[in-house]
Order: sequence, then structure tokens, then C-alpha cells
Amino acid sequence: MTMYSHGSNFDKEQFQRELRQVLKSQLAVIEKNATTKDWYLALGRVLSQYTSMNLLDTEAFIDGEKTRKINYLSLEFLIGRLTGNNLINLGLYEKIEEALQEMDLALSDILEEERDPALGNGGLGRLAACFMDSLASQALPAVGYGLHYEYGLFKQSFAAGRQVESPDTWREALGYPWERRRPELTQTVGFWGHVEQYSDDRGKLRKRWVPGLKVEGIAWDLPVVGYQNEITLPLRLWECHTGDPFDLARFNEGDFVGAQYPVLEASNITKVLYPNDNHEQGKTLRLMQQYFHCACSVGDILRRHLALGRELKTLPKLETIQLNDTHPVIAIPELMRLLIDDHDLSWDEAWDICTRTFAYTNHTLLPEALETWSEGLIAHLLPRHMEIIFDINHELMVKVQQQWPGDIGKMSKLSIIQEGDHRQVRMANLAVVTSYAVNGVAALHSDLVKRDLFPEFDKLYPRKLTNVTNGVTPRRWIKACNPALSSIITEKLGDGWIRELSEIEGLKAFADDKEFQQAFMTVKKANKQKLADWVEEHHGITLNTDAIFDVQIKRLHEYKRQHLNLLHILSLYHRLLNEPEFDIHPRVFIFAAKAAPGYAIAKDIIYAINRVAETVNNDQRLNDKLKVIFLPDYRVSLAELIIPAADISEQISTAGKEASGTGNMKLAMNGALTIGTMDGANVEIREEVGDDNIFIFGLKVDEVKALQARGYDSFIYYDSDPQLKACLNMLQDDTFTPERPGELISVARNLLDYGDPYLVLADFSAYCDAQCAVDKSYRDQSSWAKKAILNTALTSKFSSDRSIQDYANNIWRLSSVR
Ligand code: 26Q
Repeated sequence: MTMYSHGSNFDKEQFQRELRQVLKSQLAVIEKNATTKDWYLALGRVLSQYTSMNLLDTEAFIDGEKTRKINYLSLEFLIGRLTGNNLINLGLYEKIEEALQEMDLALSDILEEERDPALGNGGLGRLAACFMDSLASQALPAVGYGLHYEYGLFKQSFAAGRQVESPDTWREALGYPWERRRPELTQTVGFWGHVEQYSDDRGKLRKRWVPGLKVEGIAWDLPVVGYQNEITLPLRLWECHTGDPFDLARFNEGDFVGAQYPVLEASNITKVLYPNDNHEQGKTLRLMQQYFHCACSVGDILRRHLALGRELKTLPKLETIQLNDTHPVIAIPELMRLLIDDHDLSWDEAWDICTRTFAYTNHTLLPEALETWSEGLIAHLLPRHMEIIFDINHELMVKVQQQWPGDIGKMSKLSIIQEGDHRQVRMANLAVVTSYAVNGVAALHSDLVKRDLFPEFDKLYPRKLTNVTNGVTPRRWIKACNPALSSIITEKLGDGWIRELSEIEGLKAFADDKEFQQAFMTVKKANKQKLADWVEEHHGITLNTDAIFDVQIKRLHEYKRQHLNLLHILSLYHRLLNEPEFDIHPRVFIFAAKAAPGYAIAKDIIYAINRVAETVNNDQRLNDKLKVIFLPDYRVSLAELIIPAADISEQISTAGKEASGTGNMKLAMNGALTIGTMDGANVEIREEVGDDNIFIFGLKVDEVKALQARGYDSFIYYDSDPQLKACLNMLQDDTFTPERPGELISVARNLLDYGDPYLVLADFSAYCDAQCAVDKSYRDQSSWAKKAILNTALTSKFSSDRSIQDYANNIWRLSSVR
């Protein structure tokens, strides 16, 4: 491998020369005029020269291997900043820090200049990024395939408390230093047009798709650097270029100007990431994105396979295509089309290959998030694919008939085509039918996938449905974001935990050790101070670091119930003002969340929290007992600042709604105690840390179901609980918006008149009790320290290295490259 592997052959003087050279020759900046930003760009470019070489070496090395390779297809990779992370993984952090110091430059300042590439919405995209880190760190052969959006997730700011969105230009004017254009990998992708039959040279009747428009997919590679192991995997992102509009003459003869519309539409394909999280909208451009992504990625996988002189029938043995939710499911008919139409395989041969190549991960049970596309739209945009989907469905219906003869209900429930006035294609059904493995993302979620979402498929395809519990990379989410914690862990245990997180269980032995408890709490306090300083500097609000830092950071969604948290804050406010005997340990409630721009009630909840914050934070009567802060523009780098500082992790979704959660894992590893429902991976976190070290409350999945079956009436709770009534009334009168009474009424209405779809009121009192237990518990600092240490010690299961091992053993059946 290259000389830049572990930093063992690092030549400081050479690095300094290269840095100065790049600054001058590539950025055209004279050293004495260089800004921190210039140094950041120069540093990124120098380092990415190292990783580019590692990338090519790894590529050649993997191609030579006879093992199966993983192709992780995802519309989102929420990678976060790369420079600091890559320095750690290259083993160069301290060396570069020192080399820069000699030049009077502070590495930490330089790292702050990097914009977060926000090529994802939230959990699903961040999971893909953690998985790439774990694949590389465990030297497993893999490629991540995604889209090169020009604009990532919108930037969020607040204007008078309301969310305002602005475009995210993550590549800035001078480009992103870590990406490399790979023009030799360009793919061609078709849209629209028609299917024609023809007879080939041997007189065989065949079909081919004649697209109305062709576009180009340009590859950009980002390096995914393995942890100090010389491996660098490609994250390959496709950018859409529209070529010559005259192609269209055939497509739409006569109407020259009108004929440009498809080109205009196509030229937007990779312009912007759709900002929806757990909600689909059925927009044509989104389907174009999905198909563009799949056509480029499947094209690249086949190109690699064939370039090595391999036969198509060995594809399933050598390549697995893991589908990150249904977003890339159109890859299935695309591969079928290529095998049948372009490579002249029979239907059965092609189907055999596809059903042994694809695997699908489900991330949601929410009905509004299950993707369906109108048949008409697919037939227009991708006519050949629609035919193939019908053919796949035909075979499925035959199989369903064999299993349940004469049962029309089963046919209509399992059909890929949802019948009705406007027929819809159910992407999850297509995924389940074709994939050789289907997994949920936490034990509870996977059970519900079997029990509630696909019980018939579970019967039809025994053992296909399985679980792989999510995980997060300890490199970014402990080592990089919490260096102080990392130091005290390494002092006790050595640094093996960074590679093998189960070693962190060794901390258990120090949970009762007063000295270690002190050290742990000192680290926590320092991290709180760091966050407080940042908040002071950027938002002018002073936080008391003796307070409990109580954190809810995640997308804003009704099912995640930020408004339950808000109601509890209102109850504290109300009681502190009205009950002389009532007292609490000071608490700082920290929120960060983006709402989808079209999600009105989510935006109203943000507004309500901001207005409450303003009133509460300025109410002198509270004696600093209560602070509420909503930090704008939640993103990976902000999470890296908040998580190490958290005492309490809010994981309070309605049971059965959060597939897994991954923030819950990051917070627990960093010594925050969870207050949460029996939902998603909370269930497994509780199993690991034990009941004494977590605050579980609220209705369980079966209780939620039973209550809804009985007929849920939120007014019953409102009328019978005076505390709750007072809180909801505060939202309806002018307590927080004196100049505009009733402005927060939509949140209360949602919970009362609109039926409270996520059972906030039903869980309110149990939640308040659990919060009371948190307050009591925090007053015993030594016992709290023990609980926090045990959270760090006992959550190693949630390393994404373990998730990837589960995939490798149970789904991909891989062995490590080395
Ligand atoms: C679909 C169609 C059209 C436009 C957008 C979308 C879309 C985009 C993103 C639908 C869903 C998402 C994201 C879903 C997501 O992040 N799910 C989360 O996945 C995590 C990783 O498995 C889990 O931990 C979370 O529980 C789950 O909510």
C-alpha cells in the first residue's frame, strides 16, 4: 500500500511543503494573506491526494478478490465533515496538528471551516454513512452508491421563532476538496420514449426500450477511510448532466420549444435533496432521481463485473446489492431489463440472478412513508420497467394462488399493483418479492415488520424476513466527537475499543470507583462547558452547566413527540410558578430539529417551543431553574457538539413508530441516560444497560394498539388531569404570545380536536413521573455517575461494526478481505 497508510512514514517537512505548494499553485493565495478557510481547502486537497491513492489501491486489491462485494445503494449519505475524521482514521491527526502548529496554524480552527455535506435527511442517511465507515474499518469490499446533489438538506434559521429554509451550498465556490471526478466512469441513462419489438440477427423476437431522452451520469468519488488499516472505499455519487437538446427532435417533432421541457426537467435531476423524512410525496422529479441513481449504479456494477471477464450468472456470487429502504428499488426492474434486453438472458435466468443479488432494508412502518408510485407515471417515464413490474407481479400472483387458492383478498393485499381508480405500484412489495433477504432495523421493528406489515410474505417466504439492529460508528461518535471521554477510556483500557467496541465493557469494573466517577463527571462537565460557550457565542444565551442538560435532537415529526417534551416543560413552568413547595434541580432543555418545509404542524411545534423558550428564559421568578433552547440548523457537526454534553437523552416516540433510532445509541455511549418509551432500539438499550440505568415509561406497542382499537379519546385525559389541562390551556391563551393571543393554538388543536394521532396525552402523566424520577436521581451525583458510566460501558452492541458483522454473517455471507 501507499506510504500514507498509518501515518507511520509521515514526513512532516514534505507535508508542509505540499501544503504551501497547493495553497499557492492551486488556490492562488500568498501565505501571508491566507485565511483559515484557505488553509482548510489546502489541507483538504493535500490529504485527499493521499486518500485518492489509497482508493485506487483498494479498488485494484478488491477487484482481485474472489469474495462477494457489497454495493450499498442509498439516496442519502449523511457523511458529515470529513477532514477531522479522515485524519483520525489515517492515523495522522496528532502529526498534522504538530506540523501545522509549527506553521502557527491551529488544526481545530481549520477543521471548523468545513461545511457539513448534508446529503441526507436524518437517520437513514446517517446510518448509511456509519455503515460505510464500518465496512472500510473492517476491510470489507464495498462501494457506496448515492447522488451528488448540488444542494443538500436546506439550512434552517429562525425568524421571530419560525423556521426559515435556505439552500445548502455545501461545495461552496471553490469546490469540495475531498471529492474526485471520475469521467471515465460516465453512465448514460434514458427516460420516456417507448418499447419496441424487433427480431435480432438470429430471428429471435426481442424487446428494446427506445428512450425519448438520454442524460449522462458523472461519477464523483469520496474516500471512506478505514480506521488505520490502509483501506479506502469509494462513496460514488452520481451527478446528472443533460446533453444535446437536439436529441429531442425525434422525441417531439414540430414543437421545438416544448421539446426542451423534458431537458429542463432532466437537468434538475441532481439539483436538490428532497427534504422529506418518513413521508413520500409522489413527485415525478423524485422518481427521476431514483431511477437515475439506480441506472448509474447498476450500470457501474455490471461494468465492473464484465470488465473482469466474469460471466453474468456469477453476479449473485460476487456482488450483493443492498437497498437502503425502497428508494432504490427501481434497480430491480433495471437489472432485469439489462439482463433480458441487452444481454439476451431468458426471463428465468434473469429472475434467478436478481432474486439472489438484491437484499432490502425496511426503515419504517408508517403508512404515509411507504412508497407507492402511480402506474401511469412509471409507464410514461420508464415504459419497459413498467412491463417488467407487471411480469414480476404476474409470477407473484401465481405463487399466491398456489399458497392460498381462490383467496382474492390475499391477492389484492400482496399484489405489487394496488388496484383502484388510479393504480399504484407498491415499492415495498416489489422489494420483498425480489430480495433474498429483508431486514428491519431493530428487534422490535423487525417483529412488527413480520407481524403487522408483511405477515403473508413471511408465510410465503419463510426465513426471508430478519433483523439487523442498527449501530453507529464509535470512531466518529466517541473518538472524534468526545476526545476527553476517549482519553479516560483509553487510560483505563488501552485503545483497542476504537476498533472493537466490546472492549469498552471493561469500564464496568470502574463504575463504582469514586476516582473514575469523578473523572467521568469532570469530562461531562467540560463538554457541557464547551457547548455552553458555543451557545453563548452564537446565540447570546447563558447556560448553567450545573443544570441537567436534557437533549432532544432529531427530525421534527409528530411521532417523535417533541410536543410531549414541550408539555412537560409547560408543566414544570406552571408548577414552579404556582406550587410553593415544588422544586427541581435546574434543567436546560435543548432541542434541535429540522421540519420538512411542507409539514405545517411540525413547523408550528418549532414555533411553539421557541415562543415558550423566550418567555421561560426571561422569567426572573424561575431563578434559573429552567432554560429552554432550540438550536437552529441541526446537522452532524452540531450533533457532535451536543451529544458529548448531554445528561438526558429524550427518546419518547409513540411505541411502534420509531423503527430504531440511532441518536439514542450515540447519546447512551456518551454517558447520557435515556428517558424513553419501549420503542425501536430503546428496547435493546434497556436490555443492555439494565432497568436501573434507564428511565422507561409509557404505553407499550400492544397497549397502543388496544387503546386505538377501543377508540382513543384525548379529551378524557384533558378533562381528568388538571395538570395537563393547565398546560394545554397555556397554549390556547396568550401566555406565550401576548401580542398575538391564540397563536399557538394549532398545537393544542392537534392534540384535542384532531384526535392526538400519536397519543401524546395518553403518555403525558407517565412521562412526567419518569421526569420526576430523573430529577430525584440526578441529586445523587455518585449514583448518577455510575449510571452514566454503565451506559458507556454497556452499549457496545450498538457499534455499527457489530451491525455490519450481522449483515456480513447473516445476509451477505462474506469473509473479511484480510
Ligand atoms: C421518500 C419518498 C420521496 C421523498 C423522500 C422519501 C424519504 C426520504 C427519507 C422517506 C424516508 C426518509 C428517511 C427515513 C428515515 O430516516 N428513517 C429512519 O431510519 C433510521 C435508520 O434505520 C431509523 O433509526 C429511524 O427510526 C427511522 O425513522
